Amino acid sequence: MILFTGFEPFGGAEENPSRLASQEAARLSAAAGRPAVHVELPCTFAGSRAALAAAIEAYRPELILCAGLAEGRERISLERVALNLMDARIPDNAGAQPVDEPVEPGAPLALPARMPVKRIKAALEAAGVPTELSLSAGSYVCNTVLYAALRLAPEGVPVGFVHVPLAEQMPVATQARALALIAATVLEDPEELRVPGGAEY
Ligand code: PCA
Repeated sequence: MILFTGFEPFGGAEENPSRLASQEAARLSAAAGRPAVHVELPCTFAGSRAALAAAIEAYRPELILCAGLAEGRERISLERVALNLMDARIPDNAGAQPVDEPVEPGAPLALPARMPVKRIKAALEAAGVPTELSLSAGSYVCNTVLYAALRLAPEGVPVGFVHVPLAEQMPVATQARALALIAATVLEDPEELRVPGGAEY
């Protein structure tokens, strides 16, 4: 079972494309013979982690693929790292605004995403989807969810986070296709490609 997650709207927006894309990706994956479920996470530091933990417990997924909106990014953005840091620019949907607090006290500062992001980038670009690797998921709820997912998921279960653009930048249908393709790529071959993918800054 693949677990796709997306977020509810936040910051006063009416919609969040990540929940629409995640829901549609689950449908596409199931239709292609890969059982999948979509869970919508609240955009709150505490609630998102609780919902994620409950979903992992309930579905025991073989792959966890979380998505969130990154306004200002124009491509499918594959997160490589989660930081043990919460530093919220705006309050979350429950009014919480942690400043410079760890996601999990005493845990490592950074954790690598458990997904072959370079292999995925190649697959998405071959399918015509603009894609980039990202070295920061920020310090808001999305980064917290990736960090928490990496701590919660049983060993051997791939975990990844994808930031999607606004629907005006990339249609939700394309985002959904990308998420389903990411899941298929990871399940087919979880090994990373040995190709350069870094940036100087
Ligand atoms: N994007 C925010 C949180 C929820 C979402 O969709 C983020 O990037 O942290």
